[in-house]
Amino acid sequence: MKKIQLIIALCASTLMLAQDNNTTSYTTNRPDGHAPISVMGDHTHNKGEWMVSYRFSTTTMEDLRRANDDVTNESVLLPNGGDYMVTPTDMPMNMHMIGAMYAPTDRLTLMAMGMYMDMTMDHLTAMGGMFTTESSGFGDLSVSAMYKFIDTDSHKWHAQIGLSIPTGTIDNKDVTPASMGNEVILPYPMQIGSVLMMPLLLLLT
Ligand SMILES: [Cu+2]
Repeated sequence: MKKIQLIIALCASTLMLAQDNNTTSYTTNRPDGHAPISVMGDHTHNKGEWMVSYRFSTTTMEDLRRANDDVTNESVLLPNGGDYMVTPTDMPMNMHMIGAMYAPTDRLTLMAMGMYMDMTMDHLTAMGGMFTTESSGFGDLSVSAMYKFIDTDSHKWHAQIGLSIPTGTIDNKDVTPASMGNEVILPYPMQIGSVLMMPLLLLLT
């Protein structure tokens, strides 16, 4: 599937309770002191600083590929010599992310991030019908700590360690043509959370 992603970077409403007026070094108080909006854990904070962020991103997946070739949706269906009774045609997804950061010391920054997602998947059936399934809910919660090793005007090194906690919804249901009007558990791509507790480890320079 081809993935089209648009990240609307209006967000990042930044709440700084501590101010640093030194504009000659790269601090998070400068617009260019941040990595692109979708890069998480790119910066640390100074002691006592809080930051709250909201990020919205929308992604649409569409079209099919088999090996290196683009193929049509119809060609993968049984009546046309394909293998499937149903094929997805497109899948728009919206993601809202809320993040909070706090630095109890100059070297240590704590971060928590949660998200809410809604997505739909449009389908084409072997009989030529179309249907749509929808799901929405909260995703997994991530908590992490960043430790700053080096912070000079020209060099910054910090490491991030954390956990992704499987708090997201994994039982989203909807009606499909095969479910005879009942709501059934949707397949994996339409679920939002995971079942795994995942470690996060990152070293940034
Ligand atoms: Cu921050």
